[in-house]
Amino acid sequence: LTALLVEQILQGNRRAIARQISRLENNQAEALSLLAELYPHTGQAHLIGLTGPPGAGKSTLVNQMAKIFRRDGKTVAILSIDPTSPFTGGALLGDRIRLTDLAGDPGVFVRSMATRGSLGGLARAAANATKVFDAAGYEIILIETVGVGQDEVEIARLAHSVVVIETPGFGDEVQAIKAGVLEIADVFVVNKADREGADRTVAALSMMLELGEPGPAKTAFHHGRLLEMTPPVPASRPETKWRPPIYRTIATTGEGVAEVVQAVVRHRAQQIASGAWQVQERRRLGFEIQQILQERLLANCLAKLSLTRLNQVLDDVAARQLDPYQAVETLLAVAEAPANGIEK
Ligand SMILES: Nc1nc2c(ncn2[C@@H]2O[C@H](COP(=O)(O)OP(=O)(O)OP(=O)(O)O)[C@@H](O)[C@H]2O)c(=O)[nH]1
Ligand SMILES: [Mg+2]
Repeated sequence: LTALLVEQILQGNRRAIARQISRLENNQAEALSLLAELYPHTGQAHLIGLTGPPGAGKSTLVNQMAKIFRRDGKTVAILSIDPTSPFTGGALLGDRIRLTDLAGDPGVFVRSMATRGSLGGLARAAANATKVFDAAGYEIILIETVGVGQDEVEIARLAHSVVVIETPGFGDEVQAIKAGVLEIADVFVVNKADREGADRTVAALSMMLELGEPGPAKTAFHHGRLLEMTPPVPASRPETKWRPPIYRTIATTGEGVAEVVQAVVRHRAQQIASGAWQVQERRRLGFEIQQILQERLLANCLAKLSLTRLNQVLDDVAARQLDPYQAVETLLAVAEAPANGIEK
């Protein structure tokens, strides 16, 4: 049965793809083992993240970009992440896109994902979905996230190329843009350029880029360097520095969108040519391994501790008799003690 499903996904069977993604969202064990079968077939797709404030025009832009990629003969998967909205549940984007020119195009797959229903964490579910698309042969994977929280920054890190979308009016609160967002942007878009103040936003962004010249490489790790196994970059191919360009778009009419698509394609080509691609790929994967490892270690550890024990320690911490670090030491000592089963 598994072999059949794998075969169907590799052949691009839409039902099989949809089913596998749902199972992964629910963190089903068989789904994870199926992922292992798919994994050797991944690594071909270009993952493009799009992030920006609510209502910035992300979905409209994604739609337009998808059309351009389709015109170039590329197959496109769109993953829309809606972590918050209880109203749309992420379904609105799908509807909106299905209603437009992409409807019925077998070369386009639209999928939305909301926080609810993804037990293993949204970032993990999104990462796994992109692998299914990749294995199924989608060449371009567009990932839309609302750029507000840490979760979204993490999802953006999934992508090879990240487009950060702003709108006019933001220029006056330049300081408000999060350093993390600046750091992950490969391309900036000032959408709604038909509105008053686009010039000021572009100017503010470019000034910020000059001031904040980010470090040479994107840092995928905030904690630890456990898996920072960067391969040496050949001296003949120094890691060419990519300068994030800034574009104006009117997503509703499609104006300026072709330039954004070209920039993203150029970004990939340059990264590959300079060797930065492989470096980043290893970082991405290292980050993923580290996250899974953290989850597993935590789960293993908790499995060895009784609720009673956890509560005792918590009581001690609350009573200021232990500090949280000492509490962890205590718990680890119990969890790591020679296995004599789960304590009662
Ligand atoms: N005037 C103008 N309106 C636009 C433009 N792009 C998008 N819009 C409109 O802005 C509204 C929000 O667009 P969406 O594409 O849904 O924005 P979004 O960023 O995906 O929104 P969320 O996913 O809800 O955060 C819609 O009514 C669009 O028609 C633009 O370039 N100019
Ligand atoms: Mg949207």
